[in-house]
Amino acid sequence: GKVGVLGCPMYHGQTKPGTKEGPAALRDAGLLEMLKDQGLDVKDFGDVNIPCLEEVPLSDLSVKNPKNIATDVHKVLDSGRACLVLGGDHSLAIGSIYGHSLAELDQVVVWVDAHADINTPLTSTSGNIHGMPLSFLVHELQPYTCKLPGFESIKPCISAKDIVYIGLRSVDPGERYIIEKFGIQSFSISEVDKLGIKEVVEKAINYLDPEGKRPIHLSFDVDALDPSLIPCTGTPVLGGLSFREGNYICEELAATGRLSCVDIVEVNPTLGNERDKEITVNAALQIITRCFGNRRQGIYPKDYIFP
Ligand code: DIR
Ligand code: MN
Ligand code: MN
Ligand code: MN
Repeated sequence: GKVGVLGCPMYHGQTKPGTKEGPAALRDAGLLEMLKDQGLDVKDFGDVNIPCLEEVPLSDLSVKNPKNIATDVHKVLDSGRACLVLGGDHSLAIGSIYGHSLAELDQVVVWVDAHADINTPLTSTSGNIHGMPLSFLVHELQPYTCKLPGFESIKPCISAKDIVYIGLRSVDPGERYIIEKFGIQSFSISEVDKLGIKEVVEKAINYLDPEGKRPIHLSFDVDALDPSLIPCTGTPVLGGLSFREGNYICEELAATGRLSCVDIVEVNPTLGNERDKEITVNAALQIITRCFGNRRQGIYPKDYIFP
């Protein structure tokens, strides 16, 4: 397999600037080497250029524009590689999913998160764009939302039926209304409790793509995992996915052979102490390796020579 790694130190989507340190923390802990060691052809595309919020007037929403991200994700995918986007906050998914749509037709989206991230600027009570990314992308929502200035280049590119949520446990009233109104398939943490992770993942894949033909975009917010596993994230919610459930989701999606873009978002290494940072980064790294074919049962590279 061929993977392109793209750092995306986006932090304008929420209030904690340390979120921009996520890509560096993952790279410094040896991410590229880990992926190479599992036999992948890995290329680092560097970081997306994210304008610095301090250098522009607060009123200029165009700095939050995800266009650079979309352009870079498109470029990585067009080079014939799967794209791994390291966040940064979840507002980067506006750009990565739109960029994915420029490179490949017919993508489906698996959104693993404690939060639904489908507030519109009108339903949001926080005003944080990391709680809104899906609202800019879903066709059916457009009559019910408004365009933000500076977001003109981003066009809705997915349908409500092409999204599945896994792990939800903090959903705002407006978001719950949207999920029901548009019939978005959601496996909240309660469904994980009820059905077990095996059935959830099976149902998710069969629902999105019964014929097994469509490219998959996995948008993995690390706060989907239990906060004991991911202490360094901006909006932790108790009672999350276990480490094994998180690994299982990624193993099974990788096994489809159609996982073409993965976002790993909301790692904020500046929260908590050194030990918290180590725990968070290690968990995130392992999740990433599972997305690209490293199975817990063990693997060997294609060119392995049995001595
Ligand atoms: C909340 C929290 N629903 C909001 N969202 C978060 O601000 O819209 N998303 N934390 O990751
Ligand atoms: Mn999120
Ligand atoms: Mn292209
Ligand atoms: Mn979240």
